[in-house]
Amino acid sequence: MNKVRIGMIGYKFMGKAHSHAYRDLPFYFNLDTEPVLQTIVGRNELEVKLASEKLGWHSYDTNWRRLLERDDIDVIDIGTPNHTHAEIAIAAAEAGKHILCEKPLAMNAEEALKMWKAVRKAGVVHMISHNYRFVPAIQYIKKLITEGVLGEIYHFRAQYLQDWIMDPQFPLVWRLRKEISGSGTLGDLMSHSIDLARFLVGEFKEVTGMMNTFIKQRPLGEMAGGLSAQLSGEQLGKVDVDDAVAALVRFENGALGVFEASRFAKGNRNGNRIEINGSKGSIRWDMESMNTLQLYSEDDPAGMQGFRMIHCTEDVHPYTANYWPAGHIIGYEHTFINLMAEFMRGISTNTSPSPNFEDGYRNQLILDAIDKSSASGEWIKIHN
Ligand code: SOE
Repeated sequence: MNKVRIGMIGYKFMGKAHSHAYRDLPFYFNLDTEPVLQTIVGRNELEVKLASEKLGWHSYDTNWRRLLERDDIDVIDIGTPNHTHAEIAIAAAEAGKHILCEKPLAMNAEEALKMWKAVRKAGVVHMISHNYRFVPAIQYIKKLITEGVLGEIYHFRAQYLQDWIMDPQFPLVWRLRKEISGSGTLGDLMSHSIDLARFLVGEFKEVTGMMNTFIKQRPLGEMAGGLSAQLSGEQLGKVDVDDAVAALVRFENGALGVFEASRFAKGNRNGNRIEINGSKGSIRWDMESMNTLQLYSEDDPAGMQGFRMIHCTEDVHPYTANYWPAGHIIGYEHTFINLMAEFMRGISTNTSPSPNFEDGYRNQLILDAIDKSSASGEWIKIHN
C-alpha cells in the first residue's frame, strides 16, 4: 500500500469535509494508495491545534510554506479563501507536490491559466474539488446521456439556490468581499452548475448574464464554520459581490442553457438542481434528494409515460457498490470520498482526473464572461 501524505491548508467547512473523506476513503474503497493525514495548516495556532485533534491529523503548522520544504508531504490540499489559491498552488507545483484545490480555482481566468500552466510544467497531479460531479446519480446521468437514452440534448437548466445571508445583520464575511472571493454566488454556486453542465452537455459557446446585490452594506465579521458567522463589531462595510446571478448560454453542440444562482432564495438551504431535456427523454436531479433522479423516457409504453424516480443506490450505479446494500443511502460527505478516490487513483497512475485545473480554467473563463456581460449587457463568446 502506497502512503500519500497530505498537507492540508484550511480547517473550517471544507477542511472538515476533506479530512473526513481522507479518513473514510480506505474504509470503503480498495485502492493501492492510502491517504495519510500528515499536517493541517491554519494561521491561528490555537484553532488549528484544536482542528488537528478533532479532525484526526498527525500534526499542525501555522505556515503553509513550511510544508513545501518537507519530503514527507506528497499532496497540498487547498481549502483556503479564493484569493490565496493561485499563490499556494503555483508554489506547491514548483515544489513538486500534487494538488487538490477548492473551487472556484482562482480569482479570474488569467490567474487560473497561470495555475494550470504551473501544474503542467511541474508534471504534478491536480484536481479541483467540484464534489457534486461525484454524486452517483450525476455519474449515472452522464452514462445515460453517453448511451443516448436522452437522445440529442436540447436544454440544460440549473438552479443553485441558498438563503443563508438573507438577514441584513449577517456579517460581511470573506465570501462577500470581492478582493478575497473574486465574486459572490457566481463563483461560489454557479461554478458548480457550470461544472455539471460542461461534464454532462459539453463546452459553452457564448453567454450573457445579469447580477444583483440586494443588501449593499453589512456589519463586519468572519465565517465561524459551516455557513455560520460571527460579528466583529458595529462597523459597516460594502458588499461588492453578487447576491444573485442569472445566465443564458449557448453550448457548442447547439443546446440552450438557463442558469440561476442565488443566496436570497428563502427556504432553499442547498437547492442545487438540474433538468436536462433531450429528443428522447428528460432528467431531473436535486441535491437535496441526491440519491434519486427523475427520468422521463419516450420508450416507456403508452399510458405509462411520466417521470419516474430511480434510486441510484443499486450496485449498477457508479460508486454505490463501495458503500451499502441497495436502498441504503449515502450523503453529502460521500461525494468528497468519491472525489478523493479519483484523486488517489490519479496519483497512482500519474494522471489528473477531471475536473482538474484545465476544467477549473475553462470554468473560470465562463465565470469571467458572465461577470463582464452582466455589467455590459452583451453576449460574450467563450474562447475554449
Ligand atoms: C456555500 O455557499 C457553500 O458551502 C459553497 O461554498 C459550496 O461550494 C457548496 O457546495 C455549498 O455551499
